[in-house]
Amino acid sequence: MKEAMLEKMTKAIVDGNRAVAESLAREAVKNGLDLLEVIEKGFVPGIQKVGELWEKGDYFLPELISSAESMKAAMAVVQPELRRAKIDAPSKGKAVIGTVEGDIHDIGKNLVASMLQAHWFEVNDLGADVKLGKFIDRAQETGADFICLSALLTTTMLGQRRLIEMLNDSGMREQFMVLVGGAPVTQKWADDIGADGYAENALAAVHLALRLMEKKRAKK
Ligand code: B12
Repeated sequence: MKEAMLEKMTKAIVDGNRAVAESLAREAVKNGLDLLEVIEKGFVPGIQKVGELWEKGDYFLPELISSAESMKAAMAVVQPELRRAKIDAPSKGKAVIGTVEGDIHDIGKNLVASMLQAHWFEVNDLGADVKLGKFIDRAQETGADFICLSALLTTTMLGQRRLIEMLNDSGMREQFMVLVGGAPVTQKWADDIGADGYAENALAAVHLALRLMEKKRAKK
């Protein structure tokens, strides 16, 4: 029953069927399903499949947009529920997150933000196409532990490197841990630009952040 529902979720995203995606998300919430699983095993495989179809040339921009909108609609139902459940829990750490300037992809970034929130991090989500200076300003204002930078384009990945340079130049590099991610980003890229961490998906991002917070606390 659950497996069948997860498959339907994947299919709704591949088909770009927003109404079905939304109603499956509502059903999952109503039936008290594990929402992390719903995201990771139901909806995310759908948008991944869409990426493959686009790469093969089977899908064009209109299909891509319908699928992305269906994904966002489903996430808009599920994500507030994830947050609601954790509101009173003690914070594990503070993060500022966004997609770097010039880049409007925000599905993956939203997932990372939600997963961090679902695991008791305080998250300040700046949205997509965010000016690099804004990440630093907000991190300072909120006393963030992490600056999390998402980039889905090979061109905007350069913004991740630039932000680290800006922190270095202003003597603030030690204040924040910089995490990078997004489809074209790799561990090698993260190492090359001197980031504190890279994760290939939202759950891995949570484990990484937890590990780094432990290290930070141990240092104090
Ligand atoms: C959906 C999509 C869109 C949607 C975005 C909708 C939205 N609101 O986000 C729309 C249709 C708008 C779009 C537009 C464009 N797109 Co597009 N898009 C995609 C697609 C198919 C899926 C992206 C996605 O949502 N993946 C699903 C999520 C869950 O995965 P994710 O983003 O990778 O995130 C996960 C991890 O990377 C990680 N993660 C993400 N961020 C972070 C951050 C941190 C700190 C950490 C630790 C981890 C982490 O965790 C996430 C969750 O598991 C990809 C294909 C692909 N292979 O990625 C192309 C893709 C990214 N797009 C591409 C292109 C070229 C474009 C356009 C330029 C197209 C055009 N000609 O107009 C525009 C970009 C405009 C702009 N300035 O940004 C190219 C990029 C090529 C490149 N190498 O630069 C891709 C790779 C497709 C391709 N093969 O050509 N796109």
